[in-house]
Amino acid sequence: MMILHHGWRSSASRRVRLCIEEKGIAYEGHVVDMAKLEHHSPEYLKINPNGVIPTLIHDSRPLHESGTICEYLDETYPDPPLRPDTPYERALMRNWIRHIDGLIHNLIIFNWRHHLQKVASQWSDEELAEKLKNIPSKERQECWLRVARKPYTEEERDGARANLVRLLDRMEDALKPSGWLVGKGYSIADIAAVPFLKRIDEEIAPDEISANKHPRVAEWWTKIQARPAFARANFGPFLES
Ligand SMILES: N[C@@H](CCC(=O)N[C@@H](CS)C(=O)NCC(=O)O)C(=O)O
Repeated sequence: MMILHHGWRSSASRRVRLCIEEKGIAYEGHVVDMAKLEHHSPEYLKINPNGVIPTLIHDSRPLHESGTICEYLDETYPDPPLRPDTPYERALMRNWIRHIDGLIHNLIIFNWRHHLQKVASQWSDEELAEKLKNIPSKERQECWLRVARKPYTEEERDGARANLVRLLDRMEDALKPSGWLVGKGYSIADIAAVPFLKRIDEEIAPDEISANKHPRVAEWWTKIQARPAFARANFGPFLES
């Protein structure tokens, strides 16, 4: 039995759902409510010491990190393959995942102001201090402090938007040979980018995913959204209350 602890709006969870749905794996989903900080509870920290979602439980063993989980799933359920054939291309795929992972803060700046900020801004100073104690990383403590007390500014959002547009520039280049980020087909490198593209398209910089700004990215995005697994992964509108 496979269990996925995830969130519907979480980008990292969306990656894993995309991978699972490509492979048609049956799983039980456990939704973790980030607004209630369920991912910082002692029980959850036992399965994910970083206190983030998603976490996969397979054969009673937990696994965290969405990129790692996708690779694990691809090794365990090789059909259809989601990694390129050669060691070099697989290394390039991992570098893409790592690069996109490094951009997560830029997405947080946009994402957390919608749902989490509403909740976090209502906590008293005592409640906030108590909650911050349970967050394993200093970086994420800072993110929660920011949404609770000092929301990201327009200027910070502009900076984050520019960084995400640079991701599109880089993708535009990489897509030239085959229309996919690495190798000849859809891979976990593409999957890693999909949740970012969804948010860029939905709110952050929709004009950038267009034939005149980033034509190959626009084409890639159309192909991705036409995949049956994309519909099954159930991204839903992020901004819906
Ligand atoms: N590198 C991790 C990132 C996971 C991550 O940042 N998850 C977010 C949701 S997309 C989260 O749990 N945020 C809550 C928090 O930081 O408190 C992965 O890919 O699994």
